[in-house]
Amino acid sequence: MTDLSRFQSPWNFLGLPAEATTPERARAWVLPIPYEGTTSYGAGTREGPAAIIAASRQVEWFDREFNTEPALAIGIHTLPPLGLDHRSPEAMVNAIDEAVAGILTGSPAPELLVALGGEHSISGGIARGMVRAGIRDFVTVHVDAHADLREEYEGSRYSHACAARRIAEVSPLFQIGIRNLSAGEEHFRRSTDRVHTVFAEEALADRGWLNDLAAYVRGRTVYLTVDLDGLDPSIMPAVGTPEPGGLSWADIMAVVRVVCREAASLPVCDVVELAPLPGMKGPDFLAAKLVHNIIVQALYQRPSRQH
Ligand SMILES: [Mn+2]
Repeated sequence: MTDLSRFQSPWNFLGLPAEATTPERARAWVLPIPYEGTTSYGAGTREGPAAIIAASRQVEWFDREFNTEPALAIGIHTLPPLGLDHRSPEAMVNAIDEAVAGILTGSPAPELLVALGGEHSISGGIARGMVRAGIRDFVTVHVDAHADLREEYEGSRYSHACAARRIAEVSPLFQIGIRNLSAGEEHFRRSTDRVHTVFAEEALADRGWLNDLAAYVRGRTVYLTVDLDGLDPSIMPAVGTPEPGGLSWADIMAVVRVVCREAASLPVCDVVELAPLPGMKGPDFLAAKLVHNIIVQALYQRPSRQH
C-alpha cells in the first residue's frame, strides 16, 4: 500500500481530504480572484489568493471552541482561480458579477461563497453578482482602513478606491476601522444615510460599536467584505497601503462572531488586498486563519449550552 505520508496534503483550502471538498458536499466554496489592475501604491495582490491557500494548509483543523474539526464536517470546495479580464477594470468587475451570480444560482451551490482577493475593486462585482443572483435587501459589513467611497479614481469608477461606493449602490454599508478618507468621501458619507462608519479610533476606544453592529445585521442577509488593511499593520503589514492604528485580531474576530451570531444568513464574504511579503509568513497565515474562522463561525452548528 502506498504510504500517503510521503505526499503533501491536497492543494485546496485547508488541504482537506478529497471527500470533504466535492461541490456536492461542501457547504462553503472558496473562489480565488487574483486580480490586480488598479493598485495605486504597493503591488502584489495578484499573489494574495495563492498565498492564502498555501498558508491555509498549515491551519489546524481542530477548533477548541467546538472541540472538533468543524471544517471537515462543513466541507470546503476550492474553485480554480477566476479567469482575469485585463481589458479594463470595468470588464473585470462585469466578469466577477457574472461568475458570482452563476455560482450562487447554480446546482449545486454553496451556502457560503468566500472570495479571495486580489484588490478590493473585485468587491463591487461581487455585490452586483449577489443582486443578479436574486439576493435582496442585504446589508454589507465593510472592514477597511479606507472609506473607498470615491465616485471615481484615476479615471475609473471601478478602481479599488471606489469599491465601497459601488457596493453602496446596491446595499447599505456598515464600515469599521476607517482612518483614511478624502474630503469628497467625507462629504458623500455625511450626505447619505446608506453609510454608517465606525472610525478606527472609535473602534479601538471601547467595544460599544459592536452593539450597533449587532443591531445593524440582526435578522438580515449580510455580505462581509474584509480589506486586510483594516487590521493594524503590526499584525498585517502585507498590504499595499498600510495605515497605522488599525483593528486587532480580537477586534476582527469580534466582528465575525457578531455577524455570524446575529445575521439571518451570510451567503457571501471576501477577504482582499493581501500582498504577500517575501519571507514573511505571518500575514498570509493570519488571512488563512481568518477565512477558516469565518467559515466555521458562519456554518458550524453551535454546541449545546447544556452539559
Ligand atoms: Mn483599504
